[in-house]
Amino acid sequence: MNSCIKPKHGICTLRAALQFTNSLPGSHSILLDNGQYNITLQGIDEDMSISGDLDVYGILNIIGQSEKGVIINGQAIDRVFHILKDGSAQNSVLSLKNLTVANGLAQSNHTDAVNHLGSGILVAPNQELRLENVTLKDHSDGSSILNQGMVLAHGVSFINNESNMNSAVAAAVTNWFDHDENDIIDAYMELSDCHFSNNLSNNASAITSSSFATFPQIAQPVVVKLDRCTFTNNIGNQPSVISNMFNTDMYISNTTISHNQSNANSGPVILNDGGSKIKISNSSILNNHGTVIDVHGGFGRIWSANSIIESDPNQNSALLLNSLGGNFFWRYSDINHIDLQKNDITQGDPLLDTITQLTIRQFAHVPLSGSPLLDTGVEIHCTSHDQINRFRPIDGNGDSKSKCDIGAIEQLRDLIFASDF
Ligand SMILES: [Ca+2]
Ligand SMILES: [Ca+2]
Ligand SMILES: [Ca+2]
Repeated sequence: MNSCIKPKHGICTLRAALQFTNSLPGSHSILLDNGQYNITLQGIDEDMSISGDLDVYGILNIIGQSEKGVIINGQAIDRVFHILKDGSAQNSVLSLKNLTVANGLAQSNHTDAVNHLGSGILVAPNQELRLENVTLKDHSDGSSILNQGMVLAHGVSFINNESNMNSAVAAAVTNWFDHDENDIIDAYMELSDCHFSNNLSNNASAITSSSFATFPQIAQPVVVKLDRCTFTNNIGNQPSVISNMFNTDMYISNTTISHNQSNANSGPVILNDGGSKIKISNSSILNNHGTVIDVHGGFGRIWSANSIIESDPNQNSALLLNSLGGNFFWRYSDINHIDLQKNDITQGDPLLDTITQLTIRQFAHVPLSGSPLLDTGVEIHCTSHDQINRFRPIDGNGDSKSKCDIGAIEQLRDLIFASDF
């Protein structure tokens, strides 16, 4: 075994280990003890891991000792990781586990669309990124992840990332289809147990997903799946949290979107446009500044089931939404264009607690006893688990019948908090 496989105390750098694994066929792992791993060599637009960003070819696992203890720091010299196509027939796969990627700044002398983007990690078309217990934080300009391939993340936090660019780029995650017909994997993303807080952008703070296609649409839509996620204390522009543009399909389930701000007067929380579709299931979207959902010009479609959706009474709520039933439309008189379905509630107060941390990544508004959310969801659209991964449905009102609740959290009569955070 080469000693570079386990870099420690300056004996061998992470860059040297990565150059070594890049040179070998097959799958390899690099194990990192707790500590700071800094990018120190200047050199932008370089793709052999010799300078600037760490360029990854082939199948590589980087496994840290702990998510908080292992920091791979771009030091604002360049982006941190770049996943590129190998010379072999196989696509490259970078798996990161139990570590933090911080403080990247993508830079480029090129004028093409992506070289100056993806400050934390840039995933080229057909290539793959897997994350498990990973934090991406303090990245500037150009998104902490820019994905043109595939991202599969289970346990991921996006904290304090910033983008001031005047393009359709989110501070945390940007998902872009690039229109090369030869690509097999193109801008596909699944995030579960994810957390977005304190991200700041001129565009969406958390996620922008786009195919950049105008009508007629591309053959297969761009897909983003979000399950068990928290979006809180983010500040964006138009929209404040999520932008879903041009034939992008998005699925949002068991998710809380609360206390986010728009720095534009009328910025919505979620913008859906250009033939895109969003399905919202068992989620809670409330306490945000700005309109709840804006279907810009009516070209997109949004469906919602078993979810709490609050309108901001201080903003124009141009909400065009297709109910699948079981929703609590809070301040309904301020919302336009909903065809109400079975079990939709439009009156009263949902009786929710203030936002509370329930697990490492998940924050939610827990229903108080007597809440009209308890056991009033529509069974056919009930998800199989809630935001903190407990099975649904649970009997919430003590009548010995287990029925689905409205919102991200399935309430027990006495919620037992997850203990290990
Ligand atoms: Ca590079
Ligand atoms: Ca490089
Ligand atoms: Ca229930």
